[in-house]
Amino acid sequence: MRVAIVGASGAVGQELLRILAERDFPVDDLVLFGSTRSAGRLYNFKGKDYEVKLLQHNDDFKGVDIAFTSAGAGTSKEFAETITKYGAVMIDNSSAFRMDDDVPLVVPEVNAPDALKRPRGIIANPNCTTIMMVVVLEPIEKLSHIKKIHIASYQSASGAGAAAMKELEQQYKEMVEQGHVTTINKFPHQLAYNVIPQIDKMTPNDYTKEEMKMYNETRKIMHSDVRTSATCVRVSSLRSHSESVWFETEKPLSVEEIREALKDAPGVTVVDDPQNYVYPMPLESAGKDDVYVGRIRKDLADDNSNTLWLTGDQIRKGAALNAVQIAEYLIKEDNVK
Ligand code: 11C
Repeated sequence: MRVAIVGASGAVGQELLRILAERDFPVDDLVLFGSTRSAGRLYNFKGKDYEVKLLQHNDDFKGVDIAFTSAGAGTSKEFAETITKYGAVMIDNSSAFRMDDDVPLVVPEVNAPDALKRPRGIIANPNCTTIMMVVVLEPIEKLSHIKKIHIASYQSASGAGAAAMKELEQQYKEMVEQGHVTTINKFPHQLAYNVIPQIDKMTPNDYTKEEMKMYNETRKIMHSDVRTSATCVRVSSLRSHSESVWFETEKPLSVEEIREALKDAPGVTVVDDPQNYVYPMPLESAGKDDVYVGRIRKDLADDNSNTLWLTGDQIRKGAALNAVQIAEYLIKEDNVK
């Protein structure tokens, strides 16, 4: 396979390099692309250095089989035609095409076959918070249809990229050294010692874009009429998002039934022994592949609802790993071209 990574210097681009190597993805040739800022940088992949090329409208994608793109929605929109012109499959991490009818939105554990129908040669990778939630809810949907979801997210700095992670570390340093924060660029407020109840811009219905992604993308991925009401919050963990999820099913489900369904679910690990202070936490799920689930319990306010807590590495399963799993599925189905 000739593989391209667009946005190779970003947090997701760097994780893609690590995951492709770790999983021994069949890379015969690798081409890295970036902006003027990162063009010329060298990155090592399996012992060989690769130079980042400037992303331009030319024939650089001729011969590329799979292009992983993670350079923001604007870049994806501008370059989609250039990238797919010669038949490369574009697996796009941005929000640019997710809700387009002719672009599949795929989480392999939930709707892998959707990836096979892609009239524009583009497959969209969903929003990280949504990916992790649907991986956990799909096995429960199989027990009984999920009608409603309420969710509160606790999203780490990593969701805003590598520079945002550095900014959080810098803010903690400034607090220790000078008692106040002077570096605030990537977040609308100081994040160190704080939580910010807004991720992305507001929309006219008083929900944020991130919250509306959870509503819309969940329906598309799960092929469901489920209604998701989210409050997405930035917290000062560095890496790995957490979510508190309440879900109402058509028939009442016991905690035991849910635990049993999740025990064998792909991509899910149950960590649930709160009597002994054991539950998923972002410090432990950071750098791991699975979504971790715990605190599974009946909702006290509604007999048909249950609630659970999950954490997952947003750069891995929430972005790079999910994209690589889509590519692995296409290879398994002999469906790359
Ligand atoms: C965050 N979830 O934590 C966002 C980042 O739609 O791909 C990913 C945004 C997206 O800030």
